[in-house]
Amino acid sequence: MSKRNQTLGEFIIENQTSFKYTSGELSRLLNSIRLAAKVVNHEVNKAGLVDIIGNAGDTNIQGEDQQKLDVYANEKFIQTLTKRNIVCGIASEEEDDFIAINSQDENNQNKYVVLIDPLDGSSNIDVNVSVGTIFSIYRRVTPLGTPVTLDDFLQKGSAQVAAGYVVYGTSTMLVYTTGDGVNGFTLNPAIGSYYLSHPNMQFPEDGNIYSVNEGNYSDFPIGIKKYIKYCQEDEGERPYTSRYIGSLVSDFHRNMIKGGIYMYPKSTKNPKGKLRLLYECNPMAFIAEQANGKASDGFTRIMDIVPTELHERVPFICGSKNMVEKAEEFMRNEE
Ligand code: AHM
Ligand code: MG
Repeated sequence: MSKRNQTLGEFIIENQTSFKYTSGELSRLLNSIRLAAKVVNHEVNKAGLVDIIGNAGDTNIQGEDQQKLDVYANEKFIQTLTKRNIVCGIASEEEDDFIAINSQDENNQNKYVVLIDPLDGSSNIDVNVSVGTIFSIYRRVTPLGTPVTLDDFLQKGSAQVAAGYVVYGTSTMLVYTTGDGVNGFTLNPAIGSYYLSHPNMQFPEDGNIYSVNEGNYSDFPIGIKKYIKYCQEDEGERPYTSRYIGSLVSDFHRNMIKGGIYMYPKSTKNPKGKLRLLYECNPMAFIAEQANGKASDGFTRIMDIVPTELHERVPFICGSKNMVEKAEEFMRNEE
């Protein structure tokens, strides 16, 4: 069978033996995410038709308005993973604290925890622009059969076992890595199956797209300001093209295919940056590195940062290797 006709289900089974830790548990976990993503996709696609969009009236821990689809996606992913008794703990960008699953049950031998941003970029839903789901999977560090603790979630990104995203775009795609390259699958909505459409995805080493919210320019660190000016200079391959959707998954996905850099630096308004280390930056960094790209906070490799809290934020620079290294050079020069 041609690899390109392979479904995600078949791909997971075929690659099961190459997973570093496998007992079939990680495969079941990825299958659950695949299933929940289909359910969420169905709802996201209906957003313009039914009165599901708009604020749910709640405010999440970061003080931001939650929209109904965020709540829906959050519930679906948590329900799917909890009911199937597949993980021992979940942390979500939409929840204040982590959720322990069957933690009092000594027979609970599930060894993985999942960290998830159920619907990233949700402010784009109202205007029919792509949103995404981001997930990150770790092996717990505390003993099996005991309640999970914060330590199980506050691991460095380099300890990730798998990470991925779903982009609900013109087509819906699931892209993930288990530390052995990055593969992308496109959903055929008529059949409800994902097919391997983008095997072995790679960031081009160089690119000509830069993605940053330039409205915050005057607030950016001087190194970032200078790098943006560098991107705009008329010299050689430059000026680069500016493309910013404001939906991390979509900006990242485009840059991985075409070659580019995404930046969410710190600013006066967001002194630590805006994006969350555990739910957004680490999984995207893992995918980037597995696809020959790079991710840093300007100085340090994202996956080397030791997290201290669940909802911690960091500056994020990610994309084609040579572009990220150039941005880092500008940052270092202005330290
Ligand atoms: P969210 O988790 O509240 O949706 O915020 C994350 C999103 C990213 O997808 C996107 O890249 C960024 O926030 C856009 O922020 P801004 O509108 O400040 O440029
Ligand atoms: Mg988010």
